[in-house]
Amino acid sequence: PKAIHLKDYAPPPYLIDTVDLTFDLGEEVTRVRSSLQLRANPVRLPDGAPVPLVLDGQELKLVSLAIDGRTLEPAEYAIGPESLTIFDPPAAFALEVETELKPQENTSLEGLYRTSGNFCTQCEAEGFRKITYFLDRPDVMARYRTTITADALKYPVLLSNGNLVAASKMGHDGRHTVTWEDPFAKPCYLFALVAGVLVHVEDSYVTRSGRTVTLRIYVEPGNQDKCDHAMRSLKKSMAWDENVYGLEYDLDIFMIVAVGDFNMGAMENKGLNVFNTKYILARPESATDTDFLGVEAVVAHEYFHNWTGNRVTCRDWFQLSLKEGLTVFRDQEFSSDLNSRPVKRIADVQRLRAAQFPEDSGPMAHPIRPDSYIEINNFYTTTVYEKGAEVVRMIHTLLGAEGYRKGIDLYFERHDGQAVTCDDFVAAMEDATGKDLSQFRRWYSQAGTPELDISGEYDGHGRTYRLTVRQSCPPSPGQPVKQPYHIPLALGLLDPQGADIPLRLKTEDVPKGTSRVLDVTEAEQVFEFADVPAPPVPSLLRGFSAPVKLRMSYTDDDLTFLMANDSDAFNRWEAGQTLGTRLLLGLVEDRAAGRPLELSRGFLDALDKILNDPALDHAFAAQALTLPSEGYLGQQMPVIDVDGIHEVRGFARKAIAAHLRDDLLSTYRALGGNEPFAIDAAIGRRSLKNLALGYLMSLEDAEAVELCVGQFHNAHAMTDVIAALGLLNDTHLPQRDAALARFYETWKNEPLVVDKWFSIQAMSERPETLAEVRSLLNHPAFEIRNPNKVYALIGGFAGGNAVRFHDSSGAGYEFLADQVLTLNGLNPQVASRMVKLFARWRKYDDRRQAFMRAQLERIVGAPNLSPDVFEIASKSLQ
Ligand code: DPP
Ligand code: ZN
Repeated sequence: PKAIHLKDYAPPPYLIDTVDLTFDLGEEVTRVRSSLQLRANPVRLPDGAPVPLVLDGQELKLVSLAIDGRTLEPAEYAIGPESLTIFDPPAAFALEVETELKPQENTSLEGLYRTSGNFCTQCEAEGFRKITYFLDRPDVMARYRTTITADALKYPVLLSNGNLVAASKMGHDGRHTVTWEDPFAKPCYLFALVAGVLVHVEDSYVTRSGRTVTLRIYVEPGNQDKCDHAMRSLKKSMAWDENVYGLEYDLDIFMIVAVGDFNMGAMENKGLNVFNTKYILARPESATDTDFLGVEAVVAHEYFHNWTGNRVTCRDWFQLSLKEGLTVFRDQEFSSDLNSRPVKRIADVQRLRAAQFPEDSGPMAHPIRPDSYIEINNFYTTTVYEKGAEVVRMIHTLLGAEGYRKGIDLYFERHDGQAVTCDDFVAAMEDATGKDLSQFRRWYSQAGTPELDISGEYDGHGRTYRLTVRQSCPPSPGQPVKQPYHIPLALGLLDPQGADIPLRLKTEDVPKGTSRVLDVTEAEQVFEFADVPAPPVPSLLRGFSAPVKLRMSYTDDDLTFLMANDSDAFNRWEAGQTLGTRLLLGLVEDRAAGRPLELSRGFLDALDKILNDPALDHAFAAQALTLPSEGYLGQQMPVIDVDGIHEVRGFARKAIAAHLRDDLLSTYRALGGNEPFAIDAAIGRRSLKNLALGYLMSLEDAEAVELCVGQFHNAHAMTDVIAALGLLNDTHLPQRDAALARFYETWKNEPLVVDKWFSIQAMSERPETLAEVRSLLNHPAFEIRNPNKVYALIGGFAGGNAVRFHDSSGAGYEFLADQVLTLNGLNPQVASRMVKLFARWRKYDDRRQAFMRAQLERIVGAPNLSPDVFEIASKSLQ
């Protein structure tokens, strides 16, 4: 497999103006007739001088080929494994291509495939070439007309992009036909087709300018009653985009189809989004609060793509973050506006740290705009998405809400209907505001997580406070040396009473607020504040104003002070995490040195205060009372001590539970009732209640077990049921197996709930977990062709159970490699996501390194390796 480079980009030699597709869907063979209107691209071929036309195509059988109605002779074209070349086309012409494919045999879930007896497509990034020969690249935008013919009983519902323009009744042959037309030019990755037995729920939305849009969510029969939340989320998204971005929906109908077999979360095809059922179906008794929030966020995300992605799309796949980073930022802000902003910010930063920071310091590190790739599907990463969103957020911070909005308005004014670059986006932001973002652009081209080293110095005589800020960024593959970044550093200074001090830099005449953003642009920079009455405690990187690692020599007392007093809620949480991390890493050292473990009294008291602060939001309190994760602790160690971290964190949880037992019990009892379900502050009550139950269960005393078992049996909301089951699952209590069995019996007909059942067991800390996971592979409900099942069981074990996956026997590694090799032949995208779980192998001790390396080498040496798996495995070994 060969790498493709951004520097080699050239515009397409030909353009396609219109696409007329006819699908004849069959059980054995599906026929696709494609009529394209092509012309030489004036940018590439100014004289119209014809060059060969090379169309992309994979796993297709060519049936016929004609130009302007004339069938081509065999000498006029050539078919390769991934292309169709027409040697000497005219400067403008109609091309007719007929191909055959077998969607029922397509297990990659890319292109046209079957799911539960229905037809469905997934074209991003390069799936359209598995449907027909085409210029499968996003800078070729065309208008589509799609006709679908199929058996009327098996496939009563036939959908494609745009508006329905024709529909026939069933003919003598039992088949029917519909035609859809999409008035907006689009790249082929936004094409979609769905056919099958589906039911829908319908609603409507009146746009700000008074147009009525029909909204439909299509699901398999029996699931109609699980769509309310998705529909409400869709309408909220439409209103939010009008209010915050001034953007309206542009077709008469917006459709969502939910399917059970889907590689990703969802796909923003124009007017016809296709979703993984996980992000549509939700009812309180079968979906958790996290699921509800996930549905809301993903429905919004895909809807928002209609402008950021579809109306303005990417010139090439290196620009993926242009649409994904921006759209993630938009969905994050949407969720923040609907729910609690600090709680959402904390959750997003936790996610960034748990997944993106490791990626950014490992063998797959890449800039949010990568320079090269072997398989683009491997670059739908947390770097492109979540770090990309942080980069847009920093632009928002640097320009302010108003400036940002001016920039966005200019971006759409300039580029509506175009395929553009990240640079075009930044240029619009600059041109609309006059802000120079030239240095800021390094965030797009440099990989790695920058580090900020900050120290403070108080001068009592001059009443000044000097902050010295140093930045650096570790090397990453292909980038040994980094240039300084432009970093927005939001901060405040707290006086000894905990109040914010007005902030005046020495170079300024008057203070500018009590929380402000400094522009850090140099490797080392000093900021001097005047009129500081007493030694302050700085609150740095408020709201996590940049995706960096911060080092500041706080004392433990400084951190408890910030935990109690910082006016920035994010930093109050952060101070607790920093302190917790420091203490737990100290305990890991103590354990390694054979010293007795003891948790600091000051930390316990600080947690006590949080638990008993009636003014605190429940969801925030739950986050603040949660210890840093095992994964995050591991990242702070040069060599990850898997067992040490697991044991020490367990010890700390017990120590906290023992110390706070009475308060945890009373918190649990106060919040513990079965209240009516709602997606509002009740989420926070449930999370604090279940946090309390978790601590109590770490003691495993009779009272805790009784509460937990009681909750499992009596709770109405899945959030509460699953919380109790998850706690029992880590024990060897007799109630554990009974609860798991009962849960399965209750929910065996709900695939999404069965996924939870698989993943809970895969994440059990019990030593026998790997053996159980192996036997679950043979459970009748497990299906390796279904991505959700793989993510739940295999991903749950290898990605969510560090202590068992990294068992020093190496058995977990062999298990994962076996699964990767099986998946490689079925679904390369899913296989590649699983092989990524080996990428951080160099962070472990020699013994584990040797085991993981051996498995990676085994994978790289396997026959018929997909480019997807090859790229990850081979880059991991480099
Ligand atoms: N469907 C994926 C997303 O929305 C890829 N575009 O992020
Ligand atoms: Zn997206």
